[in-house]
Amino acid sequence: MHDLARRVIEGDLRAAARAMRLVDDRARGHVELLKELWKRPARAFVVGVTGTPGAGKSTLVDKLVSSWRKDDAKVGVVAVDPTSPFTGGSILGDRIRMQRHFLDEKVFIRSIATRGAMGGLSRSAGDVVRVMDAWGCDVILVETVGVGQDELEVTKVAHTTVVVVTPGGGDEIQANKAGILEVADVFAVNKADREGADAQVRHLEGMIALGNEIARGLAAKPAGHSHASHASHVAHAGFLSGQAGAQADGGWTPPILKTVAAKNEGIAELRAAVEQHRQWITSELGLARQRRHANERLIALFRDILTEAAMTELAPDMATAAQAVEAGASDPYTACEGLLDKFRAR
Ligand SMILES: Nc1nc2c(ncn2[C@@H]2O[C@H](COP(=O)(O)OP(=O)(O)OP(=O)(O)O)[C@@H](O)[C@H]2O)c(=O)[nH]1
Ligand SMILES: [Mg+2]
Repeated sequence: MHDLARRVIEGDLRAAARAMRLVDDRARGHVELLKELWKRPARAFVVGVTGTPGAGKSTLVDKLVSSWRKDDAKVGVVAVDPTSPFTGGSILGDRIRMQRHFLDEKVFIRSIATRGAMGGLSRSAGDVVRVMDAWGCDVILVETVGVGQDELEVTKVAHTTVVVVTPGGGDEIQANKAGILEVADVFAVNKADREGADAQVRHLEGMIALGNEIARGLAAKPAGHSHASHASHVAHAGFLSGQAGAQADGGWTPPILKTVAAKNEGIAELRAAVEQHRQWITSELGLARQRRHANERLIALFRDILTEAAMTELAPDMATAAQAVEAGASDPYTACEGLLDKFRAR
């Protein structure tokens, strides 16, 4: 067995750090290492924390880490650092906000950088989660800024995803409503010490209720079949009657919690909601969703690997094709077909 894999599984902190660097850099041997680690069944509970920039995700994660540490759980934190214009220098910020955990031997905090290619981010996050799991983490928190599709993809690594919003942060939600509804298992309205928290809660309730109605409509029509699976986890509004969580029909309606992360308020309730969802994912519909996410991740990984292989192997041909199109000797479709033929011939 890979010596490094063995040491990671034994709980060696330095080995885990090395393994994470290896997988994050995609250095030579990292695939072999991951294969070894995949032989061991995953056992950690993975919680995604996503939401708008500056919503207080890191502060919440920090408080959740403390909460789990009180139960002596071994905790991992993966901070996906979007090198986006929204949050320059967030790694430093995360370090400051979570610094008290840096001295804790049972907490591992690792930042990973944004990858250029679509799907690369969730691959990296998934690989780091795998190392942390093998190292013996009971809980792994994955923080990511939910600004785009690629970031939302990352949540498929998680069993349970918390979407963090703030009072008055309606525009961002509006802009990505479908994406957010799809990934949210639990909503945290953070900075509830500010004005407008209740209005935000009502707004989310309305959004969820509407989503459920659409889901019901689609479920009633066989033609809506392809959407029904996506809609299943938000099926049936419980909010109009003030209910959230697991539903009688097996679906899940995301509860909305108000938190003040900076003052450690509402954290126990948030964690309780997250743990409730953890129960739900062992249900029939919950397991079905897990399987769907696993399939989607496999496809995304294959797409990533295929693109990587094609781009590497066809680099010279790619340049020639581009020149041909530029000179008017070929069109983009013919050029791409030519490239594909070359790739197939290998
Ligand atoms: N008023 C108030 N401020 C908060 C609360 N939670 C966090 N903050 C502050 O909000 C700012 C951003 O917090 P972060 O935890 O870094 O937010 P983030 O979502 O991780 O930010 P990015 O990772 O950069 O997107 C910090 O100044 C926090 O102190 C809260 O409940 N109330
Ligand atoms: Mg942060």
